Amino acid sequence: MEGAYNVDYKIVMDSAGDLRQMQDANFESVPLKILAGDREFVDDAAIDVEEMVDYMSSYVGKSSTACPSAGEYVEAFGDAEDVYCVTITSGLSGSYNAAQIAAQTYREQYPQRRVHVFDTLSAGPEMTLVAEKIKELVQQKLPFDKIVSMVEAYNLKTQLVFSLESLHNLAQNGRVPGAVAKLAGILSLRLVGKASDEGTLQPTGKARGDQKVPGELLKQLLHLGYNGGRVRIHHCCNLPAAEKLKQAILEKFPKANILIEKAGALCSYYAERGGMLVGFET
Ligand code: X90
Repeated sequence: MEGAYNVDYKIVMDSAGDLRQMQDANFESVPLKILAGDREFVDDAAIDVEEMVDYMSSYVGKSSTACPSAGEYVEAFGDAEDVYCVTITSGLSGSYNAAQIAAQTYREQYPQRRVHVFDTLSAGPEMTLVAEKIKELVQQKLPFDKIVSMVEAYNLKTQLVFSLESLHNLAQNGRVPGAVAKLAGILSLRLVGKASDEGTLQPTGKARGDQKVPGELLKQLLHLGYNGGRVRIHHCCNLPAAEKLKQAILEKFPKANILIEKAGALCSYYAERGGMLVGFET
């Protein structure tokens, strides 16, 4: 195959990155799973996210999630010479750890191949930005090590903010301090927050009522140094809020590259109906 880039590479990202496929790139998404009683939702291209969200809102039992196994990662690496693997934050998931074990196995099996695992310390749209950057640099035919260091540097300059209508699923899985969840619930506030430097959930503000959310998110973006770079907005059944945020950003930065996508199943399970995740360059 003739191409403008090295065809012996592969970008592998877990499904918390919300990408099913990537145009003109050798890409594979490795699904996480959502477990609720006897139902198992696999976060792949076949899943109906809205159906899952509906199911979860009427499901009363305990539910949980599971990250890919090391074996599933090795399988996804396939037979690529250069593997760029992108995972959800190690601060909230075992996905990075599993991918690291897979990378070790891969290198032992094929000593001449190269694998790097990026711990994005984030989720959803910030992961998407990282994957897009890898693709861009691979297409420039830069060497593996150079791409790795440039992408690590890039990831330090990207950020994630989010708004959550409910912290129920985060709290029941121990991914957020119980006190924070309780407070947001009692006051029926939309919690606005960001990914901390350690890759955990850090509340930064609140919005009383849906109408206030886009404004509060824009405030956070600017506060964190947004200045017209790329923005990726992923929403859980809330296109109107995503559009409103996009318009608000465009008013300040008319040339900004902003894309809106539906969140996948894993992010939708945790962000819950109405939630929004915003990844951006600073
Ligand atoms: O390994 C697993 O089972 C997956 C656990 C993932 C837990 C958190 C997912 C968060 C998804 C919700 C808000 C964003 C917070 C991100 C902070 C870094 C999105």
